[in-house]
Amino acid sequence: MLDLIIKILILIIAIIVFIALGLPSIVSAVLKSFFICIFTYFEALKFSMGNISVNEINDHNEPAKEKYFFHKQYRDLKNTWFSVDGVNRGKVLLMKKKMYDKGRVNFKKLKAFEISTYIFGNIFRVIYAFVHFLIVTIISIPNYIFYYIIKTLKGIKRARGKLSNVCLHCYEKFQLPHYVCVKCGRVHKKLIPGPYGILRRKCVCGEVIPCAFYSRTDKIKAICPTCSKEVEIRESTPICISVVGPKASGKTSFILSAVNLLLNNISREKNWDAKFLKENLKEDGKIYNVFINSKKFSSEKLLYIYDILGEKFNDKESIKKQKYYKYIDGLIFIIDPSIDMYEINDLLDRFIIALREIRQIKLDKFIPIPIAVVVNKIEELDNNTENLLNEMGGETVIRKINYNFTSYKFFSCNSMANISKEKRYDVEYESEPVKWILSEANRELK
Ligand SMILES: Nc1nc2c(ncn2[C@@H]2O[C@H](COP(=O)(O)OP(=O)(O)O)[C@@H](O)[C@H]2O)c(=O)[nH]1
Ligand SMILES: [Mg+2]
Ligand SMILES: [Zn+2]
Ligand SMILES: [Zn+2]
Repeated sequence: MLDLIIKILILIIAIIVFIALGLPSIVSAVLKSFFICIFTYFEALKFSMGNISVNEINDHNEPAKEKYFFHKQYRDLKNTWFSVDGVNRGKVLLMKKKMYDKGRVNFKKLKAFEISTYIFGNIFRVIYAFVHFLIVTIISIPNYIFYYIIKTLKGIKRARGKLSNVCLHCYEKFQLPHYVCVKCGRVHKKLIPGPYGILRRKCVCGEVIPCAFYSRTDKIKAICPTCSKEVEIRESTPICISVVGPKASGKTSFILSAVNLLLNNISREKNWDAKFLKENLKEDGKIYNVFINSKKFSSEKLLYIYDILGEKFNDKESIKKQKYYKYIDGLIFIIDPSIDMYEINDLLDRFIIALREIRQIKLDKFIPIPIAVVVNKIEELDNNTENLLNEMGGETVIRKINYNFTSYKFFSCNSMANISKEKRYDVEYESEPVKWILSEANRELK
């Protein structure tokens, strides 16, 4: 910096000396360059503003109109800064060309013009760029303040509630869906506050669409970022529970009475507001959705109960295809005492190996997913399920659970009772495992 100032000073002195020597052509060259340099910044500015660099297209490739006072104003400032130099050099070349065209080349005048254009050009460049910077910054400040307020408020809410979405088609979990403009079909991959607008943006087709999370609209539809199938987006925390067990062990019966108890007895006891949303039919099973809300919650919970066909646990590859195991919050392992213990052990082994592979958990580490082990089809309930299981020859099952999972609990159950004709809701066999797994899956569901 100091170096540059000294250089400039020396040049200025040199010019003064030249002028003092009274060389009229040099004086005129200096004056000319001065007046030219007053305007070159604006020429460069005009050039930059009309220009889109390749970089720009790659960084911001949403099909929407970019707002000027977000990023673009500073890109223009930067481009103008670098273009001024080129414009000034062009002026020198122009003068040279004119001299050659006329056949009268004055080297002294040309040199003086070149030097003073360099000096004045840079002086004006610094002054103008500074003013330019101030102007765009002052105009942009309210925008940025608004942007950060919105972003922070939404960010806190989303982070606290762990809000996200689960695709029921491909089982992928995602934060932000892609949105399709209904009018033109273009895909907006980041429909969030940013360079295209803070609360809304304008699609290249001209349709104004609100940013995600702000207001619902029928101008866009949400699609899964992975499989591009249409998805429903909710401002809730997904809680995913998978029910595991061989065919006919009572998984579906368990889930049906569990959901019943959750909607009635459990939500009454816990002061929750539980609503059945829907049952999603899949080719390999069903996914039950239940909303759970409470004034005490930071966000609404959306329960996903995966009831996958028992056959899907017959081999490791089928288990690994159930991609929700990547993020599952809780497991319910159903044991049917009428099934050979050997078979149950086998299934458990396969399941544990598959889980470890999906989640990449080393053998010396516990699997950090809570698991409720439910011994089903018990007519006379016993308080000590581990004893019961031991008597049935299930000690290796207990040991495996104990060796592999951080958090587990044993329950016994009779899932026929609640869905049989008598509808004995007074016997809440499923209540304990359901309450336990929910409390383990999410702190707020204690
Ligand atoms: N005795 C008895 N039978 C049950 C119980 N739970 C389920 N079942 C029966 O076991 C069979 C298989 O149940 P289901 O829920 O379809 O098992 P899934 O294949 O694991 O979903 C059905 O015939 C049920 O009626 C139970 O607690 N006790
Ligand atoms: Mg079933
Ligand atoms: Zn998907
Ligand atoms: Zn559009």
